[in-house]
Amino acid sequence: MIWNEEAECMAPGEKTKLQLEKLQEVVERAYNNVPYYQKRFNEAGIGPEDIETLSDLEKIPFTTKADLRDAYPFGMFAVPPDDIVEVHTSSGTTGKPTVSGYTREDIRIWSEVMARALTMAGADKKDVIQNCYGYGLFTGGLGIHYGTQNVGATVIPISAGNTQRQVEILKDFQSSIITCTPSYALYLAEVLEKEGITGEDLNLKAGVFGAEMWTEEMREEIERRLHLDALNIYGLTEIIGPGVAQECMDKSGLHIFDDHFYPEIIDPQTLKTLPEGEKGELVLTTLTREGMPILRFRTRDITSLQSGECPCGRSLVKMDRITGRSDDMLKIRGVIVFPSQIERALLKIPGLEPHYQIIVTRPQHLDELEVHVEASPALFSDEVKHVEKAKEMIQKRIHDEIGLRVNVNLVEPESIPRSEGKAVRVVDKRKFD
Ligand code: DLL
Repeated sequence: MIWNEEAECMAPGEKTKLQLEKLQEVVERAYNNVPYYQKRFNEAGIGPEDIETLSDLEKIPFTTKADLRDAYPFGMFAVPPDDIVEVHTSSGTTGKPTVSGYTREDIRIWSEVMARALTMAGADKKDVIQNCYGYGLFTGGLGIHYGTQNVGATVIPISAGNTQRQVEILKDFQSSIITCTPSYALYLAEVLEKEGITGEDLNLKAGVFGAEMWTEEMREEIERRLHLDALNIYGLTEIIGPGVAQECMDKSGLHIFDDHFYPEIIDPQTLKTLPEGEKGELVLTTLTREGMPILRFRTRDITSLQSGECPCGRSLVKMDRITGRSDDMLKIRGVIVFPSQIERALLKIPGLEPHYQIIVTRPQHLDELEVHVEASPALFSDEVKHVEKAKEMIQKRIHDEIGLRVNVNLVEPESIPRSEGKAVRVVDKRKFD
């Protein structure tokens, strides 16, 4: 089953024509309606008329997360406020998040690409989709929701968390498709096994897993333990949310909905565009967004592209699963965390040395953060006499900053390894490539 055969199986020549047309329109819209783009174009000495071919895209300066933060909250919107019908923000918990604004047409496009994605996972009207992505400002919950409505399946808008209830509903409602992060899927499998519930007691046929990095090994484990096809979904708030790309049953890469999102791969050091097949940073341009058109967004996600027809019949270009980042952003239980946020919390506490290390592990299939930090005697005051008290205080400060609980380990001054180059702040023991 293919949701939109015309768009998903388009001949390459036709696709290029369509992409160029849409690109010229979106560049024009961005230039005329977003002061940020007008300024960047003027600085680069280009105008919308300079985009004559798809490769002219390379003339356009990149947009970064920092640019979007500077425009907080609504500075990147290209339409009057009255035309914005919904907003979302990136999943970080503090600092200025990046905001994404949608017109009615943007929401229609989102439900279109999400319907295509769910159809790749075999969804149709008969399916019962248990949607365990968080509902709210995070794009996961509502993005999947719009897709299920479009397909006509039954959505269970259960949102994230409350594992006991998830298990009950999985069993009682006989959910046929589950959508959540891959690490949560493994955690659920574990809880099910503990309760003696097997795949035969459930009705699951597919899972649509994303929002964080995962591996082929994790796919095999999830498929074995939950008895379903585990498929990868990719997306990001700045571009639209989930539904930028999705794996079909061939499981050989994620089809990018390239009639709406135009991909490039660049070398993150030289910023030069790389040829097809080479690994680098994914850069995305929204071809059809109205509310917030984004040109050449540096996703920082590392992948490669491959074109050509897929056994599923779709001609949409494919990207490899994400294997890393070109910056130090972490996703911990689906939440975006930058080490600098933890550093900021630590540096506000007198008596802590600016030497720390963040250790990320995944003991029971759920991410854990441990922060090792050097403490001098000055940390211990009248109120904070004991190590436990000091740890609690630091934990609370970090929690206030990033919204997640972490384990704090106080270590002697000079005990964290010094490095001659860039300090190694993060030791990620989860393996993704
Ligand atoms: O995570 C949107 C989403 C929701 C995608 C539900 C899939 C399912 P953000 O919170 O803005 O949006 O985070 C975007 O998450 O740049 C990647 O680093 C990472 N990411 C998303 N999907 C995948 C994936 C949502 N399938 C950031 N594999 C992106 C690896 C992923 N990383």
